[in-house]
Amino acid sequence: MAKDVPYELIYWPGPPGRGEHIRLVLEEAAAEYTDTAQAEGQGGLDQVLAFVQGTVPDDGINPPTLAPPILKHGELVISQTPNILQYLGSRLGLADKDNDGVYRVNALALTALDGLSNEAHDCHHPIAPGLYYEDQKEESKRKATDYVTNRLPKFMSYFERVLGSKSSGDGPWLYGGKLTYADLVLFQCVDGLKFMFPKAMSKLEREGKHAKVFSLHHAVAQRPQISAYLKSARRQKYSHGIYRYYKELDIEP
Ligand SMILES: N[C@@H](CCC(=O)N[C@@H](CS)C(=O)NCC(=O)O)C(=O)O
Repeated sequence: MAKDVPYELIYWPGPPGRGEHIRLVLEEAAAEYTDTAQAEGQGGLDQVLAFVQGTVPDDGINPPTLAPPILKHGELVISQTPNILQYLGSRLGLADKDNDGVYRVNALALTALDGLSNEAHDCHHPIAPGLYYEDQKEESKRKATDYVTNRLPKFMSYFERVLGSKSSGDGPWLYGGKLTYADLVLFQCVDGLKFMFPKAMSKLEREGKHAKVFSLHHAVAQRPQISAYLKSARRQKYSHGIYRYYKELDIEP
């Protein structure tokens, strides 16, 4: 199904957030896209708010969306990060072509998002996403301590195991010897975690038990399209999104 129109990413201006997973796929594929995050002060935020607050007119086809990232492509409007990734991955050559492979790749992306993005986010918002971090600092410390001690190594070890399995194939990639969107998701998770928990991540890197995961991070960063993107102004700085730096949460396990 050819749609000769640019992709439209609707995401909050400011932090890279979950929108970054979508951007990395679009950038790797050199796809034409617009991004509300790049239109701060030019209506970008208003566009996001229109979707979130439900003031976008009902087009009779697409259900309303709850939260960004949201992707518009022609008449299609979809939300949920892994759902968007699967759509883009298939269209842009970053998913597996085989029917069963589609679900294998998606399972890898979902697992990375569960353990290395959603759980990381909960380290600074363990009680409620609507409360300020300052109102849940004590619980954050407990959550982050458990995260860097137990959950982070568990998920890193899982991906090390995937990368060492026969299904990963040749090269640094997670599945089938070929770059997929799951690799880009894992890259972004590792990158964000290095920013958020530098002590824990340096320790994991020094120990050498997750060398394949760190090599994948390096290999993605070296890809020509990604490398150019990371140096560009389009790559936003980590700030108040999923991956945040709080000195008191930078725990060495
Ligand atoms: N499961 C959704 C979560 C979406 C989400 O939580 N989006 C955040 C920004 S990264 C948001 O704006 N949430 C508003 C809310 O949950 O009320 C996904 O993976 O896309």
